[in-house]
Amino acid sequence: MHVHIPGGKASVRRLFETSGLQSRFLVHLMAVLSLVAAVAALGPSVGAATINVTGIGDTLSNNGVCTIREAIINANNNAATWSDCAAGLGADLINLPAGTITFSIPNTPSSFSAEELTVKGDLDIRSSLTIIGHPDGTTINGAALDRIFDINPDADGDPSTPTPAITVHINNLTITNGRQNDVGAVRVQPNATVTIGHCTISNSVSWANDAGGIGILNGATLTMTNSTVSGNTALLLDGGIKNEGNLHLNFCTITRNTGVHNRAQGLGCNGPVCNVRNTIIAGNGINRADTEGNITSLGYNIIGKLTDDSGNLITIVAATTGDQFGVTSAQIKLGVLGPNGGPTRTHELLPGSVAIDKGKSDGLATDQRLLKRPCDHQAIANAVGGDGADIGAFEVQGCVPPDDCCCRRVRGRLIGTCCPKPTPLRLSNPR
Ligand SMILES: [Ca+2]
Ligand SMILES: [Ca+2]
Ligand SMILES: [Ca+2]
Ligand SMILES: [Ca+2]
Repeated sequence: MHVHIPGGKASVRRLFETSGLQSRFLVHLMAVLSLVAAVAALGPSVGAATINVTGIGDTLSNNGVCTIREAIINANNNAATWSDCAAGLGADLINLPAGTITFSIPNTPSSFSAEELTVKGDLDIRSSLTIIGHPDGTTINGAALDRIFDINPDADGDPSTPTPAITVHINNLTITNGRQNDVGAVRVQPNATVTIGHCTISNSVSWANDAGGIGILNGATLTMTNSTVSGNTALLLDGGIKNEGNLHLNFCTITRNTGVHNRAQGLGCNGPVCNVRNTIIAGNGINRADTEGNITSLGYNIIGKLTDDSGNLITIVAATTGDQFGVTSAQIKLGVLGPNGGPTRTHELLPGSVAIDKGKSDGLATDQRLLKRPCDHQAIANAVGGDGADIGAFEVQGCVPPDDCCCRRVRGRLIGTCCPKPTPLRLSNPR
């Protein structure tokens, strides 16, 4: 993407070197441009459609408005089943409008996910697609009518026929207030490969079983980056995430989730792969187990409590570079889930948090809010081998010279908020 700014490089520099409102606007502009670029990179495949959802209602009606439910049905069917929405072949791109989409079509019976065609209750994703929330924020509120997304390539439900493999990307979304007997918000079923980025999954309930927020079944794969899983509840295990398949977490914050049973409140891993890096799993339940099962740490993680209420070790994890285990909520200092900038709510890292500057960005350029990562505070020691990235979904910004979390030069242009230049030391004239 090429953006032309009249006046050339000098003008750009002047613009970016101004402080206050203009700088904040430009940081926002850069965030939006990077989101647009990310969307372009995730664009539809050949023959696929870009389906623009034009309303926040939850309806199935040929009324001139394309709803998310109609868009997903068209994507699943590779056909314009609902004429208000575009349709294509293959991996379609669904763009959502700003605002809150609240479910209003319950399942029948209401307590079970009996309907698998996206006509009622949860949104059943049965083919490869990408869903992108609006830069100004899009929320999908399940209204406790069902879980939110059920990603299941087994279209005919017949175990004797082969299940195709599908790939699904979900970005820049708040997914909240789902409710189901098992897996409250997002279920990833076998042969589905899913990425979730810059999302918050919150306040969802598994009322009869496990996985209040996200459930990954054996044979399914989820890679989640720069995302928050908060305030979800399961009757039994794993209030935040239950993994029986392949899970990869990087720069996620999993907190404030609860389970009733004396097992993990945050993350339970009993699948073949559970790779965790740069991630906070802490503050789940009140002084209860944050994790259980077999976790592979790839470094720079913060995990609260590895043991159950009786002190039994229920998590098998070997500490590697930069790991901090047994960390208390008082040390992590997470703010409440709130509007801290960007399209989704996040848990701010409060001053003094042991997560600040203790991660490694691995080339990732933004946090969940699309703000700069890493933001290396010179006064705070980095982790061994780290680069000043913060652990979890949130990167503390700042602009106190000589921190490098201010503006930077990219291809000759300065982007970000520039600090005032530190005053050079004046050496007195030698005598
Ligand atoms: Ca419609
Ligand atoms: Ca459904
Ligand atoms: Ca940092
Ligand atoms: Ca530092």
